Amino acid sequence: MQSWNQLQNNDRQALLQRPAMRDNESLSDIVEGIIHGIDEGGDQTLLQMTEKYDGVALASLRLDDEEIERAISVLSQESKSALDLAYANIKSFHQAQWPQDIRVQTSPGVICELKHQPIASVGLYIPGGTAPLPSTVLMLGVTAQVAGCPRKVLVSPPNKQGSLAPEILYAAKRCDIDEIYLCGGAQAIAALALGTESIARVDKIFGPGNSYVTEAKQQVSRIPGGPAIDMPAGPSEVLVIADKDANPVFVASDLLSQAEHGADSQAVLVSDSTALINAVKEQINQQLESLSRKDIATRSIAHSRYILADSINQAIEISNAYGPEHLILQINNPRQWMNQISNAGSIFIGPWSPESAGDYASGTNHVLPTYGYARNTSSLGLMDFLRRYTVQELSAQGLQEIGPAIMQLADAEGLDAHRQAVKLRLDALKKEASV
Ligand code: HSO
Ligand code: ZN
Repeated sequence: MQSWNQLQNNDRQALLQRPAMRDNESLSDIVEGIIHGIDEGGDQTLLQMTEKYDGVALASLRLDDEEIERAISVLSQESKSALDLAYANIKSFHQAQWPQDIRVQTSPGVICELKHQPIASVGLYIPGGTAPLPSTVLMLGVTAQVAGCPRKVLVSPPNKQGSLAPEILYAAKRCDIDEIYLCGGAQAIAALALGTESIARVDKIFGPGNSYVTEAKQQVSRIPGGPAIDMPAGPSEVLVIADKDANPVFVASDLLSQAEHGADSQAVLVSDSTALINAVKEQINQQLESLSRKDIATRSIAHSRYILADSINQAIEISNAYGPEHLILQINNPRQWMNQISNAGSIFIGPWSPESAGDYASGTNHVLPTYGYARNTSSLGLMDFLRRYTVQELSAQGLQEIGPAIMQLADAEGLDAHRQAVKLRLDALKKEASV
């Protein structure tokens, strides 16, 4: 436990530092090589890499409908119902996010409009690894579906049987995902960005992944004319603010649900009560014992932070400085503190709102800014699957109204052709009026 008031400024900063991401130079070289490989070799290279990294030789990258139906048929009714409930809640929360189109007359005869349109083709990356994540399929897939994106492509590394978890396929089906390809890692991101013989390129790539995937997303987004990406993603993290009345059992369970994601996940507890911090630590040790992912969670908990603040006010300042992906408030009258909070990806209020609720089924999106990006990046939502564009229409009167100002501004910038485009029209109008 560290007492905030007893720390110097640089120690405070160090305490809130995320574990460094991997050695970036070698990572970026490796990923550059992979992207180049896919650019040159297309499907064949993609299949070779899948054999090398995922250990399965595929006949085809695309999962066909028959295989999808066969895999889904083994899924229990309980699993389907749980996915259905999550689907419905995520859908209703995201449907409510449709932005208003705008039509404004800014000057007499000058009409400006703001409109929204779904992005034409989106690529959804679903990580494989130690835990397949059907919940992430819903978070991305439902949102793309609600936005009305005409083409939705899912890529995910195949399991040893050359398929995907039935839960993933069921979720994909519910979201009307049109194409599913069995590939993962940086090579899958390269395929989505550049296109191969069997995968047509997409306009935007979404989804979490390991450091290779994240680096690949960043690199392809810099290709001229390349795809956009959702957000930079780092290891998952949670910060809990708890007071003396918080239930240490609940607090510990939330810290551990973050910790079990990966050894690099971060769990931070900030409290104004030493007794609460000690009780939570004890609970963590107890609950750890029975977790199936005890090893991963233990490694993550080893770099968890326990910070003693002198007040809830200070606890919130600490959270604002950290900018957590998830912020959990286990304090009295939590709503009363809400307008002091900034820089949190998603906020969970009160004892009955575990992070798991938002991870799976309450309806909010679990794709959230990590690594302190909550300062300037929003949690994933419907807007991320839409493009915003503008329309304008000026009547003759409208151009007469604002034309002189435009000409003046064009003069100031020394851009004669711009001035001319207005002048010629205004002259034409004058001539028309005089006949
Ligand atoms: N907590 C993760 C999301 C997740 N949790 C998926 C369970 N499954 C990142 O927000
Ligand atoms: Zn989670």
